[in-house]
Amino acid sequence: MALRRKGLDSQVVVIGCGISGVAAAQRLVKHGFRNVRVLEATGRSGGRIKTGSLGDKIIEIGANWIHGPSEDNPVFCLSRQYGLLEPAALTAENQAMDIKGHPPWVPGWFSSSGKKLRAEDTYPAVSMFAELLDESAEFHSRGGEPRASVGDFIRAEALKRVAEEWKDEEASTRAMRLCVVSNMLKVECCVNGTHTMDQVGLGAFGLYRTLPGLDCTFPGGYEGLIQNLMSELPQGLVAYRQPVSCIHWSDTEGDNEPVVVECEDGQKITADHVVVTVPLGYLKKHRAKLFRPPLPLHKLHSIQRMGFGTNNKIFVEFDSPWWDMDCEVIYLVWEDEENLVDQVADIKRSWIKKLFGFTVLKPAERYGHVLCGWIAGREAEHMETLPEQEVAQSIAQLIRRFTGNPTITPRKVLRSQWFHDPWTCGSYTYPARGCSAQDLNNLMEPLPSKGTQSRPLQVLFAGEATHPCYYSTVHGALLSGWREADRLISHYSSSGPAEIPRPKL
Ligand code: 6YU
Repeated sequence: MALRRKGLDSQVVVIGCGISGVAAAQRLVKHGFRNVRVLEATGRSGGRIKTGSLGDKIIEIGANWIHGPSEDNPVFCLSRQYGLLEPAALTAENQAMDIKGHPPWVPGWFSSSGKKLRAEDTYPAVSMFAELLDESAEFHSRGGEPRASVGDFIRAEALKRVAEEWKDEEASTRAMRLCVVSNMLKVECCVNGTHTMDQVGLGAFGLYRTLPGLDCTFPGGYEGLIQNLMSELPQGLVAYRQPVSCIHWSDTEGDNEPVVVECEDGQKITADHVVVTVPLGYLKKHRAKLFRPPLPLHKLHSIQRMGFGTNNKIFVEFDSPWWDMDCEVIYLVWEDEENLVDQVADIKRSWIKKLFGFTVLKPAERYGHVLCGWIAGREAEHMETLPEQEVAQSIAQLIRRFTGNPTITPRKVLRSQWFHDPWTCGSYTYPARGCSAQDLNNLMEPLPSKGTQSRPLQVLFAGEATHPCYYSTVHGALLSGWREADRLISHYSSSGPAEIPRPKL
């Protein structure tokens, strides 16, 4: 592709050094752009890809899995290229498995009276819930939504089907299955990163696309992907601890002034193009002061309309396992939740009821006996404010109650705090009630908007929230960074001598 010299000399500032910012910078540098800088608020690269440790064990504080590790997933392809994955994840069988976002994990079921539930007893509720989720995703292509939210739809349909299909069951069996549906709703709150499924738009739910492949993890940590990508960038390209406070662009016709990026320390950096990759949570909170002039109204409204919620993890280590050796996920079913609830009435007192259960970190030879608890929504945000010791106590009480074993004591506990992270303000994006594909288009639209006569492509937008169907994921974020780099590359490609080779992927 031929690029005009000015293109390669143009000053590009990328704001944020998460995977989308790294991907944008890497693509531009590979194409020969000479003046690319990344400004990152924190002291590290990776953003919501954040590998930490619990004692001597590697844990993921942020992104966990490659969702859909197969040939169309660039995160999978790059990780394979860098040698970051285990052989099992690379097999053709693994790549071909179409799990539609729901890994077939071996479950262990526990109830709040300390009983173990049999998988065959919970199965009717689990399969009905899976059907309802699939149906929820269909309204997008069918058009029209009978209810405003996924939560409303699932609740209404579940009650109808329970009355018809389980009418001959004993009342206690029916009640227990309804409690299982409440648990499944809480699982979905974590998957979607929302407070309640009542906030997830029914018509837009099906915008999200899954890729084939059984989700896999990184034995050496997800941050290995960032380190490998960073090693392809020139030293010193990223300025760390450099939060940006305001982007001064222009919507005035004929104005050819550069964009000015103002940093919190008062530094002003001029640029021909700025690629903004800050999370939607940050944009929602700071949208008014981050842009001068303010963003166009349609963009502002879409930032407000789209959902961005919290999903947190609580890692818990034990001396010995209290779950079955083959168990991969533990579900905790509250026996007083027949009324299909996914939110807690008294958050301060009962926030722990929102934790749907735990995934088991495997293999045990690597992780020992570590579980990862999952909690979404305002309950998760409240959990972040508590001392870690208090969180540990609540977890111990919970497990003792559900197992009926009063001696179980966690050895170590560590939780994530994504809502109070000032540069993220939550976990990831979901399509809220009333959202449509147009909102995602508006989020990714560069400034100035189409049809405006001022200098084009002053400010571009990448980041997971800007991907039309892979929002909320690492591959969505990566692809959005490449997309905006390509936008600049093709902007300058109309004439000129330089022949720039396209990088692989
Ligand atoms: C995935 C997974 N995963 C768990 C948890 C979380 C997320 N995701 P970044 O935030 O990375 O970078 C922005 C940078 O900008 C950052 O460094 C800031 O410091 C900086 N910044 C901010 N303000 C600034 C300023 N003013 N100046 C300068 N710099 C500034 N994704 O693929 N697999 O298992 C999970 C999970 C707890 C928190 C995840 C997962 C989401 C990804 O982590 C996330 O999308 C990307 O890392 C974002 O990269 P980025 O570059 O855009 O931003 C309908 C329907 C269903 C849809 N949902 C399906 C489920 C999929 C989600 N699954 C998630 C599950 C887990 C467990």
